[in-house]
Amino acid sequence: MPKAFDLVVRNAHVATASDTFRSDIGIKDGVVVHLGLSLPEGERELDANGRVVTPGGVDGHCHLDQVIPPPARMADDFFSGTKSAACGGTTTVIPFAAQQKGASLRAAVEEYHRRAEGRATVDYGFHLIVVDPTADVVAKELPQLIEEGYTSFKIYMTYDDLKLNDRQMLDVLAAARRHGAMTLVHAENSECIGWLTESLVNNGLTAPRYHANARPMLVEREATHRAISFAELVDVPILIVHVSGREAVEQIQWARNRGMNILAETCPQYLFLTAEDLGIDDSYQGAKCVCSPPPRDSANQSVIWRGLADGTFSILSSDHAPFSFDDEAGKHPNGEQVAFPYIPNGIPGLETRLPLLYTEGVLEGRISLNRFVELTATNPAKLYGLHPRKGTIAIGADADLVIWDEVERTLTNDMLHHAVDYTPYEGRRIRAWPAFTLCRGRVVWDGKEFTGTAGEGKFLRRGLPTLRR
Ligand code: DUC
Ligand code: ZN
Ligand code: ZN
Repeated sequence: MPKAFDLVVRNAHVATASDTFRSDIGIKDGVVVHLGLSLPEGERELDANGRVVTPGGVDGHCHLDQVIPPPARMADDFFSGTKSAACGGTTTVIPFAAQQKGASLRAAVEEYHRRAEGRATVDYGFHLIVVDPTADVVAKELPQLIEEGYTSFKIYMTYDDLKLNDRQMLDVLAAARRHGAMTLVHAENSECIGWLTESLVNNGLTAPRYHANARPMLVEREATHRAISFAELVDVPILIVHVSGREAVEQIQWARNRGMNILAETCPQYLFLTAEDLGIDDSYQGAKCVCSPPPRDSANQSVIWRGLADGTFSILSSDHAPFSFDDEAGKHPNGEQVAFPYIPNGIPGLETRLPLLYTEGVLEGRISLNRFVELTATNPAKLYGLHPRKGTIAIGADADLVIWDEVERTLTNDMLHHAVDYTPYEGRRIRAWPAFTLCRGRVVWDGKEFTGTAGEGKFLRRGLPTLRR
């Protein structure tokens, strides 16, 4: 007689965004089919041994194999990036299909499918990056692609090759409103950054640490306020991504106090790094932590922690943007130590996102275990049209699970599975790491080794966002 379950995860301390309970988890064909105690034996058994079991993480913001101007090239492709995700407990990723100026969104989508197909080890969707919102793109391509499951797009207010002007932003936001899609906004004022950068460079202040001086909180605050104003004009929800500190938080809270549906994301770098990690002298090591917006200071870290606890933030994503340090395609363009405006922006973090937040958030008592699940799995799944298939442990949901091991260790880059040659969190003590990660019922990480396979990750055609703030 075939057994009722392909796998039973036994004796789990299950945590969802709303509940915590003891249960066995019966899995059939990659789906959770039974929750209860004393389930009959499965074809395979995995004893969770009273450990915490959470839904697999959903990383709603990460960059994999994204086309960027040479000589820069991302270190992670869809294999190494998703392998790294799996080993850190993330079972769904939503990277970007980036439009090229003068080309269609469709061409971008086809290109990124080619990059992911046969390589991804966990399930994935794509946000669109809209850089050229022509009349055709806005009227025809966006609606068609939303219909096909690309229900979110990112727009930039800075970076010369990516940014939209105010009028273009309004056009994209209006399309999001018409079709129920979610717009992610990178909010930094481009002109202010350009003006500050020119003055710093003209004065010979070119070390990595001046990246933070070129992008003070004011430039994030102004752009956040402008994006919120546009959302109000168009009457559409938006998500402000990678919020770094107090001034942007104040704008978001101001908008919400006026009844607006403004959502906000933050990332581990704003909890665990400060501008000092970009260098306290002119050392080039600081290039490792060059990302935008830049990390702030400890007072701002506290503001971000508070925002995670009090509901200001709906999601915590990695913004994994992988560039190796000792690499001509990474932080040393063409093998050189370059002035800060030429350092590729971004830091790795797909694999460390969950263990860092579990350690410093849950185990240090800053957020509850349920809130951890909500921020890292349930809300991103809702926001990006994947819930309840993803982001929770429930009958009918994909069996994407993390069994946690609460043991103290020191984080080193050697432990990680990305293709980046450093982690900004080298040497940190962490007290949690996945003992097992399951993606649709398959063990993809067993606490020692990656056990997944390239190509087993499937493209997710996403529905419309179901999360309101
Ligand atoms: N900032 C972004 O907006 N994206 C990738 C990395 C970064 O630092
Ligand atoms: Zn961004
Ligand atoms: Zn990003």
